[in-house]
Amino acid sequence: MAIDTLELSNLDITREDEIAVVTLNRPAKRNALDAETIEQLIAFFGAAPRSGVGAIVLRANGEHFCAGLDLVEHFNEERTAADFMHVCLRWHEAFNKMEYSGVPVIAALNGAVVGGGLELASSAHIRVADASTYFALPEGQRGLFTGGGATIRVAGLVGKARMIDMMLTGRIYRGQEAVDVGLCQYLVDDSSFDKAMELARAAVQNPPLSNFAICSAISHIQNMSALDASYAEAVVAGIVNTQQASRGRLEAFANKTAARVKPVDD
Ligand code: 1HE
Repeated sequence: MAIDTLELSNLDITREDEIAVVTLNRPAKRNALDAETIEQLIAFFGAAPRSGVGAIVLRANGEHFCAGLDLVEHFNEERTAADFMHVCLRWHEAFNKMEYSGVPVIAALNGAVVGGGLELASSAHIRVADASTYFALPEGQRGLFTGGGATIRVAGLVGKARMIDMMLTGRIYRGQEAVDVGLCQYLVDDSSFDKAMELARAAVQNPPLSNFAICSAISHIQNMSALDASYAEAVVAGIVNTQQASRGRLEAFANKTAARVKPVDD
């Protein structure tokens, strides 16, 4: 499936070797997520795992990564409860495709990562923030509630107490504090995109089947009982750890020609 030929007006797709770069491209609206953008995310993330892509970097045009739900569209549509339930189900379709796809998704963040924008970012496997990045869940202040998976993914990252505080008080996290509470794994002074690309280039060195397991099995297994989880882990490891692609790497270790696992300055 060719992702380069998808016609996606609100997303810009480029390729650098095995890495696809997806750029949210509605900067005039601070990349707010309208219904059309969600459909385009579903189209892209639905096709990407079968397109030969080894990793995906998700970034945004403009000064803000994503302002969350398109509040103006939501206001104008005067949606019923059933309408909005279906909106949320489409968000879940998009974000589940990201998290469970088996293809590493690395989010390069800047500016506002708020509301549904944080739900989008939290569906990536790695988040990189820059000095301008800030995180918030302003749903409470807007008279809304999260509907794009924050109760699962943001609570999973920061814990329910911090999520409840963010929603009740509008608390904003940024900088080192955002790293410390788990909202992002990297904080850079310069370009979050450059760092995300560096991480993507490292990830694509792994065999695709290993990355598939890392970027789908861990998420699935988190949803299971300990008994089922340990069984599923054994099944996945049975497949991945006997793959042909690991033979040369194991042989290099046995021959003492493979790199050892040590900090670089040692
Ligand atoms: C928008 C949106 C939006 C901007 N929906 N149009 N999210 C929020 O509560 C965050 C709302 N946005 C903001 O607080 C600010 O826009 C920002 C901090 C992100 C950026 O501020 P700034 O000063 O750069 O931009 P601006 O002047 O506020 O907005 C520029 C334009 O973007 C303007 O449109 P214009 O046509 O008048 O130029 C804004 O209307 C538009 N814009 N944000 C629609 N969110 C599944 S449930 C999820 C629930 C949620 O996500 S709730 C959180 C919603």
